Amino acid sequence: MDARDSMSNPAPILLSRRRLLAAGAVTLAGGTSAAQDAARELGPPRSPYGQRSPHETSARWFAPSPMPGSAASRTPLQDAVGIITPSALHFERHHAGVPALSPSTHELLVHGLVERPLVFTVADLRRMPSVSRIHFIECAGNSSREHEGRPAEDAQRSHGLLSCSEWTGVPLGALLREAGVRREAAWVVAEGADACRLARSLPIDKALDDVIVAYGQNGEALRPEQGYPLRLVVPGWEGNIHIKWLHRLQLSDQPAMSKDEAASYTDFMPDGRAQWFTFAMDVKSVITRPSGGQRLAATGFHEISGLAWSGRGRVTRVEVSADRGSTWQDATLSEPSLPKAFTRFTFPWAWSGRDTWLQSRASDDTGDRQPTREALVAVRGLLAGPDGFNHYNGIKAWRVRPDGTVSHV
Ligand SMILES: Nc1nc2c(c(=O)[nH]1)N[C@H]1C(S)=C(S)[C@@H](COP(=O)(O)O)O[C@H]1N2
Ligand SMILES: [Mo]
Repeated sequence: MDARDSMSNPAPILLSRRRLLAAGAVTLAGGTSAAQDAARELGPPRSPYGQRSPHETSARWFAPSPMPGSAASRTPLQDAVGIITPSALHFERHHAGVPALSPSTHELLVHGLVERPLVFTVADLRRMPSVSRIHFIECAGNSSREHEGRPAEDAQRSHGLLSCSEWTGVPLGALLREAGVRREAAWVVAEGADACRLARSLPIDKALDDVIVAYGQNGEALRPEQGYPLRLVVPGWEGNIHIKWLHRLQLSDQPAMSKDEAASYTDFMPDGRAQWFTFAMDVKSVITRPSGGQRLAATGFHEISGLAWSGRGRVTRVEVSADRGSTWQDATLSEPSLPKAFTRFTFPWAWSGRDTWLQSRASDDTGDRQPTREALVAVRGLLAGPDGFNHYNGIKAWRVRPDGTVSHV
């Protein structure tokens, strides 16, 4: 082989002698395998709304819920490729079930400290200048079991209250300016049309910055579970404030102190006091492949792949360790790497067959770096609020055993 050959034909990564022989046999026999015969029969020519292949079974996971209407389901992050979560697999968190709302009767009221109270229909909003942006949504309580020291067995159960979609809608600032923001207005109280009328207050600066009143998700209308026909998307902030089934925005000089901001979704500190209004989700990452519940079929090359995100800005760096944290190396960040969105990272790894740990740690453009669990507990303590611990962003480790099985540490 001369130098030119080796340049145009880099060393094969996975090709084994067995694969090579099998491929040769098919060619010689004229391609008569059963799989190839099946592909020669005429299939259905078209369908009005596409379904995935019956061979694909990746699904949201949920435990039975004792409370009617209040439940969560988790995204199968271990199966994800790229940075967009299919709408059908977006995690769900409902406090009072999914209301059945019609876009022809649903309305959004803007009132309180405004010059002109206004009512928008969904059709009104669709006439206005629109934006489409890719953003993650993460429940504040995501991976709280890691904080407790009882890590879940796979990425879905440990980190699956987390998804990333392209959202389309009208900037909230544009709606507020239509109504005319009065000088005393400091907060916007957003309320959903579900049975519990879930409400959260957001500071006016954020409301006028990058918040979207969304009607679109991944190229079509929002799914009912995601707030059809209207939801708030509050880039980078905890999931709870992304009010679904949005029907009311009230401008006020003070926050509403609703249940979900005065009691739930607060951060308990070691002295027993709770912090209110801790909105942003901190920089975080998780290796999704290989991850808990998966199995490495062979030693040799495996691409390590995972997701990193920060509610404060852009992910600038992800480091990976494949030796129980002794050494860390930079992963490659896939394009696009957008602010307050998933960033996919990859790292080429050759597994020797040894028992080891795989870990990732992300940094963002504010200079924050994902802490170890020990460092986080040293600051935040082990006390959890009535609904668990919020805003946990510690480094996640997966253990690879000599038989190839991957589990939590
Ligand atoms: N109206 C309303 N909005 C809501 C909720 C809700 O129960 N009702 N749940 C909140 C919580 S706690 C989270 S984490 C996110 C989840 O959004 P998703 O179900 O689209 O993933 O929606 C938030 N918005
Ligand atoms: Mo949540």
